Amino acid sequence: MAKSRFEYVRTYEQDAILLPNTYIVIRLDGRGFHRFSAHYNFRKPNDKRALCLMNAAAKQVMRQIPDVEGAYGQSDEYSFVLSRECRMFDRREAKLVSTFASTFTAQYQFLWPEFFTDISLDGNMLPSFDGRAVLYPSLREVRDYFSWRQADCHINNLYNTSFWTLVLTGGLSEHDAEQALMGTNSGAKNELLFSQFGINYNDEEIMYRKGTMLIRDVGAGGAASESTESRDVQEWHEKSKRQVEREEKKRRKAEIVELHVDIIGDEFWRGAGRWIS
Ligand code: DGT
Ligand code: MG
Ligand code: MG
Ligand code: MG
Ligand code: MG
Repeated sequence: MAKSRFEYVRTYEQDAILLPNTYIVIRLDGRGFHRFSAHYNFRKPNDKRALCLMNAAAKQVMRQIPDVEGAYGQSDEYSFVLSRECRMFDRREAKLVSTFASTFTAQYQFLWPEFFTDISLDGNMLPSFDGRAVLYPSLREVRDYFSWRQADCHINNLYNTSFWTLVLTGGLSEHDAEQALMGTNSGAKNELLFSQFGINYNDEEIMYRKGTMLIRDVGAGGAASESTESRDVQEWHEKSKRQVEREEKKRRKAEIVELHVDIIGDEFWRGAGRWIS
């Protein structure tokens, strides 16, 4: 087909290609959810409907994108880890990030009525999510990444639980609650909740305290047949298309399991998390 004289503008396009043989973590975060959550009267400090909607949208993303090995979500964010072998879009960053953000956003809007049965979305206040991709060279950093997000979940949730208990149960103004919590460490917050309100923080709903981990239950043999250590760089480049496709098929068929557990310690990574490889 003849090319138009405008074709040359294409040469201005630049693709950032994500490094081969590295884990890709794509984190999505709700845009302006401080306002969004206020607009739809999300319950404080946690709205179960909103968190379950996030989980449902993330599961759909995992169903549609088999390269995702696992995902972790809390508050208005979700992180997806892609296998090191991922060749989706030839690892073009813009394609990957924009596809994750738009797929997740579409699912979030589509599934909204299932969770917010009596509140419809308002065209002037629709949810949207930004996205970024981060590369990690080994499973160690991937683990530490997830630990970082879970620690963030814990710190924020302990603060928010204390803050809203002081306001909603204790009758303090938001300003006074903020003052009361200023400079307190986590021990002091636990103590405040227990001594003033009889709340044992550890009895609070586990999804609120730990966030949600989604993994594929690929069963015996697993998608990852060899340990990370045994796979050298050469192998990464030579892994046959058939082998990659076989593993993808396995992931596609696997059940997605939702867990609310500690992912900082070793136990998760020896058990369910071992399939993230
Ligand atoms: P951004 O991400 O820079 O566009 O701005 P925001 O406003 O989304 O800020 P971010 O992501 O740091 O904080 C998430 C906000 O979402 C935060 O204000 C609390 C709110 N949020 C998330 N989950 C819940 C919930 O379950 N209940 C309530 N009431 N608010 C929530
Ligand atoms: Mg933010
Ligand atoms: Mg946000
Ligand atoms: Mg956020
Ligand atoms: Mg096109």
